[in-house]
Amino acid sequence: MIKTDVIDQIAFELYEAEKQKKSVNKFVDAYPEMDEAFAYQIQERLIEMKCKEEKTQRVGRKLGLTSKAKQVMMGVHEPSYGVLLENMQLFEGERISLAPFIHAKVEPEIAFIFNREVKGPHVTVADVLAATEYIAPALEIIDSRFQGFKFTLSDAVADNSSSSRYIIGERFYSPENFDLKLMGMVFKQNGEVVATGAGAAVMGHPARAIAWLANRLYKVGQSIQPGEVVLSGSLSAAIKIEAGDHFSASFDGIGSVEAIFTE
Ligand code: OOG
Ligand code: MG
Repeated sequence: MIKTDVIDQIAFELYEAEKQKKSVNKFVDAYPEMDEAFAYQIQERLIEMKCKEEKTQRVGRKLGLTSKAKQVMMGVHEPSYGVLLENMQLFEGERISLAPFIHAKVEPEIAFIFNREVKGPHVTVADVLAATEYIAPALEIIDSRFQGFKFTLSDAVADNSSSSRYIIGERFYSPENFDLKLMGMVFKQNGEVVATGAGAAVMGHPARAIAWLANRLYKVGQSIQPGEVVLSGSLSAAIKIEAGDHFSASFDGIGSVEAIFTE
């Protein structure tokens, strides 16, 4: 097969896996040529397909695998990124049905909302903070399209970094009054603490993950746009969601975000 056919084929299989709720085997075994750069081309194709078929649009980005906990959990050593679409956003207070998911997990994250472009190749933590209009607590629902949540970094990249849905808390704060690396976080499932962490869990500083993203996007001629939201990556390991679960992530000084799941 020629390269564009492989890109179309894998993007289509991932698209169908999500729609049919049927996980697939990781692709790197069948397509050894699928390196990271190739995987980002597949992701781009998948996003185009979703925008067209689901009549939605891009609203931001997500970082994945930015914390040691997540890298150890998934056996990789580098972060990844994905695209957030408008129809992935859910809102606090609504009961979230697990019906659309294959094997969803939830992660506590800090969301950044930008009012300026953030463009590589030399973006620093200070540049990211200067371009940030607001930060807010967030929960990301991830749902890998791969069997058993097992994949290589390239597989996950092709699969839009396992993204599925996200919820942003309803209060927004300017980042200037906070030291994000020291910002504490308590993650609870049904009232019990399942993880604790601090912003530094994400690459030493959540804004460093975003600087990495901007510098990485530069290589493909892209940047973070004004108005976009970026999820900076989970502060802890992801937790499997069961029907009836109630999750909350509370962050020092910026409040909390909650989600309730049903069958
Ligand atoms: C990849 C996505 C991880 C995060 O915040 O680390 C991610 C995965 O583990 O499935 O979203
Ligand atoms: Mg995440």
